[in-house]
Amino acid sequence: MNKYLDISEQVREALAAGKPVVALESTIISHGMPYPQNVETALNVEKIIRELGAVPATIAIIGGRLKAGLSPEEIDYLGRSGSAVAKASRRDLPVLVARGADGATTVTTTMMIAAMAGIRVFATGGIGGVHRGAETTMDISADLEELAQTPVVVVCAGAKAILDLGLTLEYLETKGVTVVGYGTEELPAFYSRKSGFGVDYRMDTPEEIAKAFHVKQELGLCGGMLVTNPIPEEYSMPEDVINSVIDTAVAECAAQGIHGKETTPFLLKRVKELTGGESLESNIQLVYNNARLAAKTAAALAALEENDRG
Ligand code: PSU
Ligand code: MN
Repeated sequence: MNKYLDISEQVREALAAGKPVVALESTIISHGMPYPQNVETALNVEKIIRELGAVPATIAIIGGRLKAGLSPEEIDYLGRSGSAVAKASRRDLPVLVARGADGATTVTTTMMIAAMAGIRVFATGGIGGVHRGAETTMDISADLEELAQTPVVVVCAGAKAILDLGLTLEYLETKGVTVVGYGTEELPAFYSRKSGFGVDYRMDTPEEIAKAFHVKQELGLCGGMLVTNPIPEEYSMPEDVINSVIDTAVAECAAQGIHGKETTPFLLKRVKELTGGESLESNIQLVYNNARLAAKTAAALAALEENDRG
């Protein structure tokens, strides 16, 4: 095992027993939601996963250690620290470990650490992608490259329209990443169930998702799979309302010259401020919804692997 990796006892036991485990990211805690709702949400997500018979593994870098499975105290620490903790992408990981520093893991680094630990299913809110205007800024999230190379199923609510959704899908196609719509043919756009863009495949059960990923691994293909799960109807927001807020946030971002790793946190924060509490409640509910689907998918995958062992 990787000498820099610490797997919590619960997660280690579950993996050894072939039980389902679901990875969770920590940038969503530190940079994605305000305190104390971030900590509350992170703890509730773990509870939801446990209630479905799986074991949650929240992932972060703490004191230079790659952690798969955090204590409630560690989750609280990340939530209170907020953006004082470094947002850790692939390029940051070796430096944070070398310095013995802390880092909140994005989709990219959560996938990396999950794969090192042997965890194959991961639930989050939204992924990073190709930003609007990327044809001049070249701002493309490392999340897309990670999906191309690291064997983890990522369950999300699609991508926020802070991104160019069409270009994000093109990039994923180029990289050979299958985009699945859970119960839908249309890519969900985080706060809303619709985007106007199609997914590659509609799948209607966790078993179908698990089977496709299992076969991908048996074929010896590298990379993950992206499962997009629409926000439950009752929490979804009207598309025109959220889109006009996003347009405002994107324009402010350009006007203020925000770039690089600050872009996504800036946009997420402005969208939240401009919509008031409503978008936060939607955000929380879609994460719970993704945690449920990820727990069921992890269980279905564990059953297939159990079958293989005979
Ligand atoms: N999109 C969201 N919510 C999030 C993120 C993206 O709707 O919390 C976070 C995730 O951790 C994602 C990261 O991996 O932002 C992407 O950042 P960047 O665009 O800098 O790659
Ligand atoms: Mn970026």
